[in-house]
Amino acid sequence: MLRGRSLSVTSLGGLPRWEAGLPVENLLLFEVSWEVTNKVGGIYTVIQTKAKTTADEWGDNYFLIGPYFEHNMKTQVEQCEPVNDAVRRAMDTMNKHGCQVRFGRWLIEGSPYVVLFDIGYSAWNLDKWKGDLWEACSVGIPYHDQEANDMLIFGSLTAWFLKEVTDHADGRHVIVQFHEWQAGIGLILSRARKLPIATVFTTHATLLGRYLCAANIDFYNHLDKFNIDKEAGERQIYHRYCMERASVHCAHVFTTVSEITAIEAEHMLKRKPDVVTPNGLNVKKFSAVHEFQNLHAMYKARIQEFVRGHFYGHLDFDLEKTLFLFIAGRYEFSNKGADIFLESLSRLNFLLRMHKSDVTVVVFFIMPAKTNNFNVETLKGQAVRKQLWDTAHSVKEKFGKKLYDALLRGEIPDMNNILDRDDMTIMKRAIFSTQRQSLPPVTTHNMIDDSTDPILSTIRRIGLFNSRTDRVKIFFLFQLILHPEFLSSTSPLLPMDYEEFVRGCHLGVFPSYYEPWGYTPAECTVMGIPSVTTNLSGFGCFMQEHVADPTAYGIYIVDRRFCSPDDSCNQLTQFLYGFCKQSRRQRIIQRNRTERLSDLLDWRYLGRYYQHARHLTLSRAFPEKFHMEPTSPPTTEGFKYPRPPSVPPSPSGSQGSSPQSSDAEDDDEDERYDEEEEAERDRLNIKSPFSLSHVSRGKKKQHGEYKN
Ligand code: G6P
Ligand code: 1S3
Repeated sequence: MLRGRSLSVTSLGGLPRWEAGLPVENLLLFEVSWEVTNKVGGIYTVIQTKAKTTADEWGDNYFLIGPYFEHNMKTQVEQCEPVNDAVRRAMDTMNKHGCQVRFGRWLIEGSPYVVLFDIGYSAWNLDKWKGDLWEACSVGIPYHDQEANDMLIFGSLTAWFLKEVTDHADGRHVIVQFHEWQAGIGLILSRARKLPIATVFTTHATLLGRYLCAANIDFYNHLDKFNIDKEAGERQIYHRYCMERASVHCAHVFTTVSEITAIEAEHMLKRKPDVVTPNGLNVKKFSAVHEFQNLHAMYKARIQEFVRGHFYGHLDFDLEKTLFLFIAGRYEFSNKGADIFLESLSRLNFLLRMHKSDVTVVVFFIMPAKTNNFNVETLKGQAVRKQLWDTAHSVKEKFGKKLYDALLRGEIPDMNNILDRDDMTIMKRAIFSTQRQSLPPVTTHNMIDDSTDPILSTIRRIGLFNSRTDRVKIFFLFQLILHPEFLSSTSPLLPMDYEEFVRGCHLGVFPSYYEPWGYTPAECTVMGIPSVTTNLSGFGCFMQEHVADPTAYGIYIVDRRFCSPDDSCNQLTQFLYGFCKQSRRQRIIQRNRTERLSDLLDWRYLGRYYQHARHLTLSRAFPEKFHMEPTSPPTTEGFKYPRPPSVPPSPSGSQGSSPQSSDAEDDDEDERYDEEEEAERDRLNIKSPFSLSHVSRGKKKQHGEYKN
């Protein structure tokens, strides 16, 4: 418990609560990351979604530090002058000495201040700064590793800036949180120069962990067996690994995003994290409970349209009985589990065919890869669909007009003659245009490494080519590797942004082997879309810990830790097959339950782990001013969301309830089932301590006020 003057903590239903806040008016908080205003991967999501809660708490004393890129600045940042005197003076000094430091408000929720360094503009200092780093910690960076060289410039500018800020901080204490090895040099240099700052280093993955897992090594069962220096050297990342390890050991407080990565860090970086800070999201609740279900129906209809075009001429499956599955993320074939997903799809295809299921599964792979644009066949599909739509419309117009005229005359028209020969010709020509010589393509883009691409190679091996008999249809929405947005509302192919697309799907499948946290299933959860995750992902472990029957809530956790890859594949196949056997009503109920877990993932709740890390670092860096009583960090141990009361043990294993019921019946019963379940919850008085009802939603708190 931190007690620096006004600080104290109490526990609320197993959750810690800060009764009174840090005196933030006497503090400055900086967070440093390469992904500030610059989307590369998941860290961007952490910072961007957390900004609101942190800005609400810290107000004008909160700053993010990142790299300057012209495009990002133009599209995301509103330039302005710093009000804070220390920041303004630091910027002035640096700009006077040949740097280019920009300042503004990042146009995201919370609109935090950002300080952005132009790396290219300061590149002339590289050799000198290499010398400084060597002096500080004897780490050298090879000239050919451009990314590491950029990080050196970024880190040197950060340390310089922090020096200037602390020189003018006017008695205020400064906390700086550095994210990932890319930001680490700023931390190493600041500590070597003994700057009066309290530091936190957060790792979102370890370099060695990522590399070793990608090499298909049984990583988690051999954590204590690796000769890590040797492994780093053999993979030619020794200098990066040194930067990462030095950052970890220089920090007053070391944090990571999940328990599983905490164990990994202990072995790969030789320090146990002080605090685990699970990743949250900026959860928005709709005022109408069923709104997210309506959105699902709306966006599903858009995906159906796209599928109609893609499968023109082969549309011999019922779109109302078609399920949309997807995987998305960084293109790391085995780390993200694309390998076992494809294998399971092949097995699922076999099961669905063997059981003569009328369900079709359409699977999207949304991963960035090197392409040179959409392929012709994919574009043609959408053009053909549009043409059929236009034809149907023009014939409908004529038909409608003739029918109207006939009714005005008091006649029922002769339906056999209401369409003339021309109408028939137009329609026949439209149908002829849907003939195609080839199967619908499995990829939407022309791949540059087509013959060696791991996903395409696997498809060729398992033979899932979208043939008529396949019950599982695949296609890949590859993106240009330099294009960070996975989907975009301006795409000529599927004009939807990522969130809309997720809402329209039925199941996200993320069977990752290496996943320190895993935002993709978390995002699904807050949108009420079930997902598959694993017991090797931070998110999966977190859910396992806090939800009694995750499957019932639409969180399927594949065991990738304690069983063979083949057994994991079988388990995943069973999950997918069970999901396919659900009735519409069961899917709707499951989505309702999934969405209920969103409180658990809200920064308004998870943000307190970051608060704890900040308090801890203050107490370590400035022990004479801030004291923390020895007590355990915030914990949610002991609480689990109970099994939903009104359902059979597991939806996937409970198909007997109404597999034959029609979808029309299902729709009628949706709300009744929902109400029944709610009533049962109330009767049993199941209350979640994660509920945020005690948090003032939407109400901006006063700075310095921590009371919930
Ligand atoms: C939502 C809508 C329902 C619709 C259902 C389809 O719940 O509110 O009107 O019937 O989605 O669910 P499905 O799982 O078949 O896409
Ligand atoms: C990392 O990004 P990744 O996809 O390379 O950081 C993310 C944010 O903490 C995390 O969710 C993810 O698991 C890590 O792998």
